[in-house]
Amino acid sequence: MNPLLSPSPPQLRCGARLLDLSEPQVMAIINITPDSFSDGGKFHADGVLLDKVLRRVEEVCEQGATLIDIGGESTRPGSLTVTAGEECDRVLPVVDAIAKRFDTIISVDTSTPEVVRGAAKLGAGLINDVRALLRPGAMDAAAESSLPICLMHMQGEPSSMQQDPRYQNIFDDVAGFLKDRVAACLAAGISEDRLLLDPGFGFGKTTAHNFELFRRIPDFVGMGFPVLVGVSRKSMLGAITGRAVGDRLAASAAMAAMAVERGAHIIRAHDVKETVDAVKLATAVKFEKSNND
Ligand code: 7PM
Repeated sequence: MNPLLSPSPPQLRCGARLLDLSEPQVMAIINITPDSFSDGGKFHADGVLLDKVLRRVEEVCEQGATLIDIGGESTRPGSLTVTAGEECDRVLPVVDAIAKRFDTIISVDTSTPEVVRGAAKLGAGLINDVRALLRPGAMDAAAESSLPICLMHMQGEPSSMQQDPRYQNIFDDVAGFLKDRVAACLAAGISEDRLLLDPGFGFGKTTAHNFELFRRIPDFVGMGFPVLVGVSRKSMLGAITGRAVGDRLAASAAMAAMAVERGAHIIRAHDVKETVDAVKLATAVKFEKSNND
């Protein structure tokens, strides 16, 4: 984990596919939850669900997303958890359908061992766990999958995490947590080339905490693992711009560019087309490379 000795590798094996991390990538958010605030309940568990999801997957792939993040449990502040069975019913048919039709990397946003096992079997390429494999059974399920795992920091649980978040030192506490989770993964037989880190913007943090963590993205990158940043449409952007959740596209794109400038490897986003442009520009500024002229 020495930053000078071990920069994170340029490629990540995601099941049958390789993800190039020598340049930053955009992960498209596809929420399968009916109450997902950002998608306005577009994806209901009825006959049109799968069709709509597949059309959206096609669109974000054409727009330049190289991963898609499928989530079936709302992690919205104040939300309740769904049962493992409900989450499997929501997520697994979607993973199956996407894996059969698209050549993209499917990330599964889950903390649930049953979903990890089922999704891995159906061709998922990455486990994205906002609980960093702390749910009983999740560590073993993830280890067995042989997939990469994104370890995210969260303080508390979604139902109460925004009530009064406090830290001794926001960066040290979050980085310390992630180091402990890396150590737990290594002890469970997960090799370090399978791990990614995420500070968990908005998960048990005030606006000040979120901005301090954002400033410190280079220090997370220095821990030697690929870093994923998810700030798309989040309240930290509303706190600065005064804009409602449906009106944070420009703010989200600006933050995507700044995250790339600070060394982030994967940007998790709702508005893929605009985020890909922002990431391309930040990448052009950051890495000397001729374009099409
Ligand atoms: C409702 C409220 C629905 C909040 C969804 C959310 C992250 C994540 C989420 C993140 C990683 C959102 C969140 N956020 N996974 N899952 N990092 N790795 O705004 O920041 O998308 S859910």
